[in-house]
Amino acid sequence: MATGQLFSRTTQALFYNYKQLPIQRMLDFDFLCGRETPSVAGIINPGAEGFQKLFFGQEEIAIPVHSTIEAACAAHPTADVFINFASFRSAAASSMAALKQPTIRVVAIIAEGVPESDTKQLIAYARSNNKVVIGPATVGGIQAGAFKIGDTAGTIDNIIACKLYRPGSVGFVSKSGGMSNELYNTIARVTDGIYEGIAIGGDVFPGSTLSDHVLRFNNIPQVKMMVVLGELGGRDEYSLVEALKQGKVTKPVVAWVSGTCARLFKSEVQFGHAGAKSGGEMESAQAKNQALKDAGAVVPTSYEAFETAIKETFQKLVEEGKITPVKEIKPPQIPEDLNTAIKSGKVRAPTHIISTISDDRGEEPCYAGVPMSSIVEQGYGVGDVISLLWFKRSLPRYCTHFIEICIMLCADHGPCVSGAHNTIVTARAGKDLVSSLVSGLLTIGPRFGGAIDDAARYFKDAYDRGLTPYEFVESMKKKGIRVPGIGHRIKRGDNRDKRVELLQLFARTHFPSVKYMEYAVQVETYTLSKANNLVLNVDGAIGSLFLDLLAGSGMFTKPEIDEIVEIGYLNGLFVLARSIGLIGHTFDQKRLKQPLYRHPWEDVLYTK
Ligand code: Q5B
Repeated sequence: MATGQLFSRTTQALFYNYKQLPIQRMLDFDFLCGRETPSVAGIINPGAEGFQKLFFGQEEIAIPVHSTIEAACAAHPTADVFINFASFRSAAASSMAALKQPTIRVVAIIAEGVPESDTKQLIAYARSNNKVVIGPATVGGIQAGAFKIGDTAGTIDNIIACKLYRPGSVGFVSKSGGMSNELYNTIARVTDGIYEGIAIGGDVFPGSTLSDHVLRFNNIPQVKMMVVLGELGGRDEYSLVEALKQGKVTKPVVAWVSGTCARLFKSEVQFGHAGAKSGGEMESAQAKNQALKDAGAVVPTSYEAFETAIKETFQKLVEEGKITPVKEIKPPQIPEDLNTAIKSGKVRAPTHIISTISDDRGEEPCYAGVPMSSIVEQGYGVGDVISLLWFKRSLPRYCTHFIEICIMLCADHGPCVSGAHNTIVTARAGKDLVSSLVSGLLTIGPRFGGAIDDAARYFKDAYDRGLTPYEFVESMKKKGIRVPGIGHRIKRGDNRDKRVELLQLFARTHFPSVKYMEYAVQVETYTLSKANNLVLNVDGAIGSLFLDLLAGSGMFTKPEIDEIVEIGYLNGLFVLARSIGLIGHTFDQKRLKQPLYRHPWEDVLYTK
């Protein structure tokens, strides 16, 4: 690998698999470093295309999403780093596809558990094509003040504490990603900070090795000393030993191989990483520390002494005039995410929606405070659920039973009524269930099914004002308004609507008072004296009876009744009920495979 810089302040990456948090952390790091362009040029989300909104400082930006690696590389030819957040199952294939793209130079593989045979192929391909693989099983790496891979260095607070927003003089390479965070902190405390830090990953076969990066750091003029954190298992550290012995590393190296405690165990020990197991003597931490020391690295006597060794090496370089510690700068403040700020109690934000009927935030959803389990266990019916969600209270059983009867009786009235006709025509035009249903529902209005609210309004007003049926009907006639709830296309005085009779029978048996219904019946007696079709229809029956329910149940105050009538809840009963029938008509037409409907010419009067 050798040569020098992997990243710069203009490096851009393609991010494979949409992971909001690590991408946002990269962009926050960019902002902290004062980068002008976001370090993520594009996202590859197999099968999806479009944009993802993310923050770049205070601004929202839209990052393009591509469905394939090839498309992303073609769209962003200057993005030369591929950050692979694929699972261990697909990481190898996607990494190989990325390596094969001429525009990609560095591939970082985050997944742990990539098959070793696959990793070996990636390494072989990368080496022969002069490309760099970081990982698998890595958190990534960082060039301070310039570019960061994914979650490297953790939170913004940690990045600021470790001064990673500006370059220092230390090149750092570690096997462990977790320990690299620890060392970023240590190095920031005792030196002028990190120039570049890489976690090569804990697998047996890392895509690039400790020595690969040390040799590379050796070629970067800004890097004045190197810190290496190895671990027991494998022989990677020996290639660094060789490089040191051969004089290929000319800058001071402070190194420690962790895992010296493995000797305390009687049998072979496997630590957190796949590669971190005590094998033969050569692979022990002690042997590798000794070999590094013999080759000229500064190796402390324990991990605790690592910090002092780094500090002394750095101070020596300062005294020798080889390092002029960088000047401190104050990084900009990253705007805090609203959710985080709210959680910590720092800010408050007004809500945009107010809701009082249901709540799904707890262990189980509640309707008007009644948990789902009670609804099921206590045998609630649809009428009870409607009373909770529409009226925000549990109504007596006779009321909820009445609601259920209304729904059952209004569920359908054959295929010839306006709503069903529209639904049938729509279904036969090949439209889906929702379109067919909605096309039927849209016919519900003042003439068809949607006269319940107006019936309630007018009957209530007339009754409460003490108008006789004659005065009421004639005053409506004067105003040119048809009495809502009166009249039907097929029902007549001698062919009454059975639904109306059933509702009246139920109410007379169960309601404490039916004064509004009796008033409607008197109105009907008068209108029938004018014309045989002016019967009390199903809308008028429900409208008047609901007034009796509201007034007689004792569950509503007068202002509440006025509000219900004024807002107009009752057409909802017809809409809800008739949806059942309209859905049935849709299925019926589809089941019967009915063709496109065309109205016959003979049934149209063509005239000028
Ligand atoms: N006349 C329902 O009319 C209908 C009058 C009236 C005074 C009235 C009509 C009306 C009020 C709205 C209403 C709900 C349009 C109906 C429903 C659900 C359904 C449907 C289904 C189901 C029917 C003839 C003469 C004219 C009119 C006069 C009519 N209604 N006068 N007050 N209310 N009602 N809608 O038969 O002198 O000749 O000019 O608007 O309550 O939708 O099964 O189909 O379950 O699906 O077309 O039951 O009554 O009568 O318009 O030819 O009028 O009677 O002024 O007098 P028709 P028209 P004139 S339930």
